[in-house]
Amino acid sequence: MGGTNAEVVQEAAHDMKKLDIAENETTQETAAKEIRESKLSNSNGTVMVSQTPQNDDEVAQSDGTALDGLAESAKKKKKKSRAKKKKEPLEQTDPPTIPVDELFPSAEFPEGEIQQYKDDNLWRTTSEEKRELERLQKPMYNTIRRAAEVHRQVRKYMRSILKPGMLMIDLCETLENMVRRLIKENGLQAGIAFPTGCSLNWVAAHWTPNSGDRTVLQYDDVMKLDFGTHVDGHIVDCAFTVAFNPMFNPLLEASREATNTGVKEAGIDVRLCDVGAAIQEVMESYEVEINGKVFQVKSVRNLNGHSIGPYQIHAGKSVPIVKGGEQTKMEEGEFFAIETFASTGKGYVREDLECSHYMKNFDVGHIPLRLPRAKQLLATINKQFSTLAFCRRYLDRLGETKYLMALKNLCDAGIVQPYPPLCDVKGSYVSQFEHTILLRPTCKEVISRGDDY
Ligand SMILES: [Co+2]
Repeated sequence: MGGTNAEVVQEAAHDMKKLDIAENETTQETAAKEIRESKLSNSNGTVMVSQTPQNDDEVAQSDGTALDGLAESAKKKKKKSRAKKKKEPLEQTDPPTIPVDELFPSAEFPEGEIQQYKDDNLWRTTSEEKRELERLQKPMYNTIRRAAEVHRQVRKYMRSILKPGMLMIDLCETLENMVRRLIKENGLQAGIAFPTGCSLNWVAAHWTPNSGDRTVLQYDDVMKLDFGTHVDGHIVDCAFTVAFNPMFNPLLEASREATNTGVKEAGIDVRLCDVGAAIQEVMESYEVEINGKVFQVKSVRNLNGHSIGPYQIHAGKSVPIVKGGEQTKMEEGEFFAIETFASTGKGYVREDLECSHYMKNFDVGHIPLRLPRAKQLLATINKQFSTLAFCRRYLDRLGETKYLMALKNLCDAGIVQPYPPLCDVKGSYVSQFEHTILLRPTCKEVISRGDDY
């Protein structure tokens, strides 16, 4: 556990010397600030033409007799332009700062990609009974679409700033702060659904830096950016992979296409094992050449997609990504995270490295605790995260200190579950793509679909 981790930290420290990260970051922040300021002055500039006294003076100089009339018309223009301004839909800034609910004054958020059911379920498309069922669910659909819109906007921005040399911790904090702002974080009503996964290379999932980690993103890294947003506990679980070196493109393509295949196969009354078989077939049709060696891409056989419930990231059903899975069927109204992992390694992960992810056990009731420190930490977890996953950094920012022993007590008592990083063999590479889908009564909605993936 510790050994591999120490190595990662050492490598990162080494790379820090080559790149002046601090300066790099500052430049980026300054650039962002400049963009904001220039936008601000642009909009001010437009308003100034019609309403500043300075401008009136200029006009008055050329025709003194018309001064009064001009002043009056300027007043009218002022009113007019204000009223007009209010009606114009807001545009997102760059970097994004405007909460998405302010960008959609109608409070109707964009629908995801609609896919029709096929074969035995074609009738659902036009069924009046099923359409009526959907009308009742519309407010809930709109709620999760708001979370999806935040996901799309945040990932679009992250893609634009991701560069080799960035500190992983800065990357995560930028992303998380942006989610908080765009979703208007509000206790358990809206916010981050789980820690920002940014697992690198042979680490497939569940890695995010703990405080003090100095890992730096490298040109030859394969990073899975897996983050979640939620509104009222309706979770959008969606991920993509970033690689700067184009040699990894076929590996990324394999998991992207495999995930799209899983999304396409999913449907009401579809057996989970059939989805897994279809995914594996597409996944393993890919090969990738890495530094002169050719690998047939493998589906990671012990990783799965999953059903999602309110405040419950894994609601009980697993969506396999290889053949031979369960015969259990998908059902009307269910949410699923369809995620696939492509690997050049064994296609099998095990727990390794320092743990960062934790989550309260969904079914655990009230367990009386005697240890005051553990009791206090549990109160924080209940209030801040409830049954949503969290990481050590989220406790740190809430002002919790020296909580590791208390956290261990909660894990030992079965109240909290640790989720350590999941790793394929060292030196291998894993890519991932993931979407959240909803099996609506009349059609399938790919809630998190964007123009990127
Ligand atoms: Co997931």
